[in-house]
Amino acid sequence: METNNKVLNSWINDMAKMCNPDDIVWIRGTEEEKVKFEKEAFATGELFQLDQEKLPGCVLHRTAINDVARTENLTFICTSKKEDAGPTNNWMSPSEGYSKAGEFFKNSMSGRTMYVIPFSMGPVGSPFSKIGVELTDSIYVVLNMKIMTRTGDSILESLGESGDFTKCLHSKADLDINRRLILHFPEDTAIWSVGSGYGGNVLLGKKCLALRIASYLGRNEGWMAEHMLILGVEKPSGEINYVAAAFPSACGKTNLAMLVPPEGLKIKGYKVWTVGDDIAWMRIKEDGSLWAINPEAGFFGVAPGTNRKSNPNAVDTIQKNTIYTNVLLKNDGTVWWENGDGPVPEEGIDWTGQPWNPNMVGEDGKPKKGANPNSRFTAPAKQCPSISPYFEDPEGVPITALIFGGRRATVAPLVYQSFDWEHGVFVGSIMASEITAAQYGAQGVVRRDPMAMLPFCGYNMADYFRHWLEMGKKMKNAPKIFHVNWFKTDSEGNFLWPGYGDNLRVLEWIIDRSNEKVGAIKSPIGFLPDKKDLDLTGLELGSDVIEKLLSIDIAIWEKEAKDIREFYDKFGNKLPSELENELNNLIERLKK
Ligand code: OXD
Ligand code: MN
Repeated sequence: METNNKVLNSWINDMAKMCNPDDIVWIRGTEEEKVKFEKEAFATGELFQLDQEKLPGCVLHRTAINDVARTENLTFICTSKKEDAGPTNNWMSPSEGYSKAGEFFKNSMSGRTMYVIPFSMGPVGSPFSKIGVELTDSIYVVLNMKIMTRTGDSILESLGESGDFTKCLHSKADLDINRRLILHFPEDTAIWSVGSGYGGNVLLGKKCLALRIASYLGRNEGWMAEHMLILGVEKPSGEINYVAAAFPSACGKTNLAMLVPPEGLKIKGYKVWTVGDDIAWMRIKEDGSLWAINPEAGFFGVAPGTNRKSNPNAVDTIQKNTIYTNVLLKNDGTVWWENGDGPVPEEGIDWTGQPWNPNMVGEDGKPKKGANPNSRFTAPAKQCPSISPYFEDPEGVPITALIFGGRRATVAPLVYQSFDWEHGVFVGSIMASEITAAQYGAQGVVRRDPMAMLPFCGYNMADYFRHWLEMGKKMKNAPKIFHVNWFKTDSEGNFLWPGYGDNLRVLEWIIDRSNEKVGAIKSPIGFLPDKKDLDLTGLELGSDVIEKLLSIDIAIWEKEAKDIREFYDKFGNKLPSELENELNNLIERLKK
């Protein structure tokens, strides 16, 4: 074995006894092993090599057809007491979890190799960072982990003889959805994932460790693990303000994190720096302010909709050394997806491996998609043109503002600021996204997704709210808290706000407010911008549109308050009284 860490060695032995692999291979973190694994995967068809002139170092992978997204219904928090998982998580007792999943793991690696991946979430040696070791029988997982995390010998060195680590066990097993489980054992700092090959279920450093397990550790150790992007806005003077922002999955976090300033604001000379696009770990420093790192080393982004206009930095990032999953393969050995760049190909091989052309109609009677709607790219963060020079800084970056956002057609204005930290926690706790008729489900159906953590909080969400409130009390210079909504529509359902790069206009107001450089208008829900304080240079937006974007409808908010009450009722008497008071205060302010 390659380590003298006794706990690690005996755990690997135990897991190998259960999974029964033919062979055990340690991941050293080298370029040579990457080339070797790729070769093996090309031979078995697990990966396809793409055109190496046009897309150097890029490969394509297809998952099983029933394995294309996170399976929330098969994801469990396994704590001794059900109450510790709370009303928003699926729960199983640890003994039931180990025994059920143990059945699926039994001999699951026979005829296969077990890879041992030591990895660090966060720069190696940073006070923020956490070490994990993932055991897996998938080369695809190995190659993704080499991009998404820091892997290899240096991690074992830093772990030493007695260091702590999260025990992450994964097997594809037979990829049977009826024998699939994604289990978290926060009391044992362990994760067991079996029966899947989809990133969000199997790259165990990401959602499982960096959010579910880390949120639990953060509560116990006094820090925060959040589903947030981190970006910095630099002024020509060199001053950089960093914000962290939480949005539900597939609401444009990657696009916002890599924002390019719009034409009209170019004269101001802003530079936008990307620190992270999905996860933020945040700690209070000695000076009483909040600092954040991105624990990941790569981006696992949604491909459809990514194009030169929506996200030019992402397009540049994924031109080399990228793993594409479930996209369309073009005849020229490059890739394509819906709402990507270039003309729609006349033919290709779709994400299921079948011949495809744009005239094909799917079983639902709609045009058949070439790429799966949740097809992905995995790319090294360092390749991003806007990656922050502080991306690897072990101390992280100081956070000026926290932003919550949802997809609301009518309720939430373009932006508002909370009155104070407690009210800000309330604003985060009532975050929600609406399903529109254009997407799926009934129009106006609201999914409450507090702090965008509904699928990712590793413990009782009422305790999580309490933890947020306590963190606020510990900070001298707490970031200001805001809410944004890029998705407000007119009565015909057209978006009122252009979004993308123009979102910088809203960030500008948020940063100025945080630094007390601009006034605001007090409303029942929070502070709203005076429209003269939003710099709309170069944007052709009627003043009636701006008014609509910044207006709030009291009747709609009264209905919203009822809906929040119903949501809060789930938590019974565990709901912090501060949040109950915030809701009552909102109702009172709406009456005035
Ligand atoms: C998500 C993701 O599902 O980042 O939130 O993949
Ligand atoms: Mn995410």
